[in-house]
Amino acid sequence: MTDYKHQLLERLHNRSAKVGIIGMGYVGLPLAVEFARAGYTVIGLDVLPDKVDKLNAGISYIPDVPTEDLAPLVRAGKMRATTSYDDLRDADAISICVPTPLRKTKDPDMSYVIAAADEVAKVCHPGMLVVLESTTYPGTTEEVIVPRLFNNGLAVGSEVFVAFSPERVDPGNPTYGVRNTPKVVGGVTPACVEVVTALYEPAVERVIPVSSPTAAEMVKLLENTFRAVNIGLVNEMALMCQRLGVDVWEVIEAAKSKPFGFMPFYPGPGLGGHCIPIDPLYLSWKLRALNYTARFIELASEINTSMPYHVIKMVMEALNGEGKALHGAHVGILGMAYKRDIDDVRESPALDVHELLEEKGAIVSFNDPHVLSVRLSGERLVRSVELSPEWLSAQDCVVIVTDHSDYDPAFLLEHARLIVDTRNKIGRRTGKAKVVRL
Ligand code: SAJ
Repeated sequence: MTDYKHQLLERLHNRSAKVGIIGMGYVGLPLAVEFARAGYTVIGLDVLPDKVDKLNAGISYIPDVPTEDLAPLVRAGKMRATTSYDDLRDADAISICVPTPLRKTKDPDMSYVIAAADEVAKVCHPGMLVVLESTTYPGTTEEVIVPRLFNNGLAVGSEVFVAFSPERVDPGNPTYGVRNTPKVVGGVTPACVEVVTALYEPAVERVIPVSSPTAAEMVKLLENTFRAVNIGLVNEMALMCQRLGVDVWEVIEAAKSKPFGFMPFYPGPGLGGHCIPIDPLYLSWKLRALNYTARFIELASEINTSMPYHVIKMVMEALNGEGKALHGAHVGILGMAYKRDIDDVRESPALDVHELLEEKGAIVSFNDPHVLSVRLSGERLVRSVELSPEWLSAQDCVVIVTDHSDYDPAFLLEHARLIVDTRNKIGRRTGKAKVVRL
């Protein structure tokens, strides 16, 4: 009986292991670089030939992975890319880092994970470790990955090893990257835990084993549900403070003075990004199938998705205070990205604000120094306008939706006439413009 576990451990320990990574995006590429730096030979698989060509030329397309970090690894033969699963046939370990978005029906879209798992099953061989990193509902590893490998006739835990390890990549984070962010791992069997731990240990400072893949899947969902629910809570606090005539920003700042038992979150125009609005809905979807309603998740989602509508109401009331109707008013949006100082507009509340304002008859334009254009529904392309005094003064109302660092409050106060500030960007500063704050 071949001892595949010890053979694999040996190849991982002496770095002769070959590691395949499926999905060379903001999760897979940084992981590939850390694995290659650790000494493994890495093959990154992506379905987009353009990405594969760039990577094989040593060129990075992910801001968090500088080309000068990638190129030497490619030149040294420690890393290459491919579009063909055949190139993974002799991999000792494969890490699946593909997207897990939502369908239009707000149900999980598992198509990328299933496609990858089906392909991995075709190239899987005795002695291989398969790790799923994509954020997903609890049970996915056992219900989607394991059966495909088992159907291949491979015994999990002795011939093939399977684990889940949640990605914790925070794009643009200057402090935390793959190496210094602890890595949670959950193996199907103790042998799986051993080998998945051995895979990551040379590439990350701390590996945190948990008792099962489902526990590891749940760790990630707790992390991001924690954020979504607390953001929903603070958004509701903002709605309550408005009714009470209390400044929610002042309340949060004062609450932050508590040195224990409190963590600040901030109200805003809604919840954007490809993680926080989506991951908790994977959990609530799974629990509905188990006849349980995840009330906090659903309530937080309801509040967070209502915030763009609240922003429209604020704009209407602010214009009304100036004797103007929203219909026919020129409204300028500052910031289209889902959070400050990035260029990502996925699930951005600014998209909702833009479309809702237009539905009410406003004449809408936007500025975002990081987002040169966006596609609204119906594939309509809208371009960012220059942040000029002329543009600002031509707006009946300016709405700060994303608090990019580039925005200078004094400049906005000087040239805008009316500002609705959903991010406390202006703060307590005063100037020519009238300011209404969330
Ligand atoms: N937001 C608020 N109020 C807050 C915090 C965030 O309205 O107090 C909004 C943001 O404007 C944005 C959305 O929520 O629209 C999500 O913001 P985020 O800070 O959670 O940023 P993300 O989506 O980039 O989340 C990522 C996550 N990382 C991973 O999933 C690996 C999350 O777990 C991180 O905690 C987060 O980055 C982070 O801390 O920056």
